[in-house]
Amino acid sequence: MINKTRIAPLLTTISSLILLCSSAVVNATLITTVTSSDLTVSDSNSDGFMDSSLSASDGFIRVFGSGTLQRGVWEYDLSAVTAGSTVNSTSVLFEDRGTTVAGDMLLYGFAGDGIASIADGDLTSSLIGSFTFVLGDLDYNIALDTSFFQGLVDNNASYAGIVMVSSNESSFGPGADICSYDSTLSLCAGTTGSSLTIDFDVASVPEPSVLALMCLGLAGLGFSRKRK
Ligand SMILES: [Ca+2]
Ligand SMILES: [Ca+2]
Repeated sequence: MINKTRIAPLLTTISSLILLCSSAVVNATLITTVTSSDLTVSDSNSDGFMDSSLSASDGFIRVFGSGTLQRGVWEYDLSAVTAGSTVNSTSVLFEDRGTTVAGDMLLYGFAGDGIASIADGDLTSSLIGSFTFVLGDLDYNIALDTSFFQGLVDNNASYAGIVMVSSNESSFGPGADICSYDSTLSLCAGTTGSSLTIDFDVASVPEPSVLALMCLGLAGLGFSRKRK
């Protein structure tokens, strides 16, 4: 006769082992990466395409509505997020440290190449976030679209780019002077600048030798029970 009180815990143990053998171990990871490249771009002939810029990678971005200077472009290194990872949430932090015209702003994402360029300023097909500038020098921490970053990870993108655009580019609309990272400019010197934070799960397979031993043990256990 089979002793039911003894077999129940054994079945639970076997079920757990089967689950362990068939699933990968997940490690939760949080990374914060700082700006690797930045640029302020503008549309000098008002044809709707960015075609001129201020200095590249100087730690400073100027974003406003219609005027000589318009959009901010910057990129982050994504290499710490390994392929196959699951992105749980993403947010960007930046510092407004200058002239501010209050109002709504839009953030667009693109797959970067490590260098912020004039052409990047036209990459506004993927809206990944929005926020409102208020008067004053403030820090902003904005939640970004998780699925966009999941797409970058799935495509093994090395960099993530962001374009900040005023919600009203046809008149002197909202915007601000932003520190993208600590720079030699007096405006941004000593600031923490901007960073991208990604919360993600790394799917990693257990050590093959450990997995093999556990599954062999499980098979042995099933075999010995069958023979009794
Ligand atoms: Ca143009
Ligand atoms: Ca680029």
